[in-house]
Amino acid sequence: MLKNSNNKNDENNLDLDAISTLFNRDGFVLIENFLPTTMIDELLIETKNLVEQFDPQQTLNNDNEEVTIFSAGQKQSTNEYFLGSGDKIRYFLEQDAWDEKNNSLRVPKINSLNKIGHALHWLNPVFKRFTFQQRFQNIVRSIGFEDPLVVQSMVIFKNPRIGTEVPDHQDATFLYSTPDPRVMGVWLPLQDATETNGCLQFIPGSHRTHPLQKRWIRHLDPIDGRVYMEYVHRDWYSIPGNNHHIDSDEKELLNKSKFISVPASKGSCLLIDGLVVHRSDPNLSDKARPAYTFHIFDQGFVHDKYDDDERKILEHQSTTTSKPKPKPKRQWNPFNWIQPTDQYSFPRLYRNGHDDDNDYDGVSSDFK
Ligand SMILES: O=C(O)CCC(=O)C(=O)O
Repeated sequence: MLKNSNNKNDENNLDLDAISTLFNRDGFVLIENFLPTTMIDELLIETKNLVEQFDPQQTLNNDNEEVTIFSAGQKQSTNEYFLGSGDKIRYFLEQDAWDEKNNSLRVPKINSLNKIGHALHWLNPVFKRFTFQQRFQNIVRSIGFEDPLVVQSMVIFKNPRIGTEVPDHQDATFLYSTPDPRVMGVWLPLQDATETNGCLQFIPGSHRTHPLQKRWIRHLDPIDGRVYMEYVHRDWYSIPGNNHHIDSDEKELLNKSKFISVPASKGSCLLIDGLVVHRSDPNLSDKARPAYTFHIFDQGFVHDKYDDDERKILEHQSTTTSKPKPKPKRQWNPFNWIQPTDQYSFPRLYRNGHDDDNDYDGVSSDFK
């Protein structure tokens, strides 16, 4: 864990080298006092506005099926409401919030949601302004992301007594880039996240020791033309030099009691490697644990050791006329559930006023 010096929320005080070192060592890093709590309050107010606009009845009626309930299981895997939410702001209920018999909410609306997603960072001006501020660019750059794109964003509610567990997972199961999963989550508690209300838990270093053996893959049904998702178990990726298959018993052993809780106070920021194993408990307390999170992938060049060596040799031989061959760029995997569309491409995190987003010029430096 890193404490921003003097509790000043001053981005200039950040020890970017230490952030990068801890992130590479553990697969996550908590930066305390990263943002002024007043900035988080703006997100809380906007979240409340969004919840007020939510009409569960209307959403259900429009789609004529039980579409809004969030579950990592079957229901979600074929439904358009979820799979079509990549370029929208949509609401997902907690499993126990909806009373099917009476076709109504079982709990007050304010406590009923599991999450809102997945394009808050683009479609909501408050979240957009927040996401593209300079301080996120600085820390992501310090970790070595060359050209990150924001692929999704969510408010995760973890509401009191109803907020469900998030089982252990690696984000790369859901968000994969090719040829390697260079994906990061940025996670910000909107209230203090503690061991009692379901803070995140990690297996430190598991991004190096746990190969990626499960991906959530998009298929098109040739018969009815519908998109559906399924988990496919394979040796998808392991970091070079650590390519042994882990069978499920071994995995169980690796996971058991290896998790550490990472309480995070309002104003702090957690960076999460796409391969690190993490989870969170259900919220059995009477305190909410809302969080805003967005995920990025680095479409920068794919480097390997050979490239680096070759570059160094060519630089050294300054008389040579040959140039290093162009490196391939990393691609968003077409089998991921979330995809850009004809109308919407994933926005770049490092925007500079010269790229395609004229409506948003200058925001990254203004918003501090
Ligand atoms: O907010 C939570 O409880 C879980 C978040 C998480 O696992 C993620 O964003 O990958």
